[in-house]
Amino acid sequence: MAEETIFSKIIRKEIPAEILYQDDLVTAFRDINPAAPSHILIIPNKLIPTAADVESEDEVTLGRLFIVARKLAEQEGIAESGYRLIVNCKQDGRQEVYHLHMHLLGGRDMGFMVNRKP
Ligand code: DGP
Repeated sequence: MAEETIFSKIIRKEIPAEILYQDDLVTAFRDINPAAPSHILIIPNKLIPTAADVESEDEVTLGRLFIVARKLAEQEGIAESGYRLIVNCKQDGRQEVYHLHMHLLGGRDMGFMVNRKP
């Protein structure tokens, strides 16, 4: 069994977060340390630690992340100008919280996709 992170507590509303959306499969809330005017995390309610742990049974949940990202981008007013969706995976991907999450970032030009060097 994977170990719970702070995100499980956010899903269960045991600690505060600005939750923008929640349904039976996913929860979305504002990142505590925003890197852009709109910076939202969209996560499965089920604890999937990393992108390397996804299974076929998670297909609907993972699809829901994209649907919710699209709706929240519209809500944030960044659908037209565009945005970036990021999923960091493990050490080299600089994943900090081991509960799979999709970053939705926008509201400014997000720059080049990755640095050439760390
Ligand atoms: P990553 O590096 O992809 O694992 O990003 C983790 C993000 O989670 C990071 O941008 C900061 C955010 N974060 C960490 N702890 C909390 C928290 O307690 N509340 C909220 N809202 N965001 C958090």
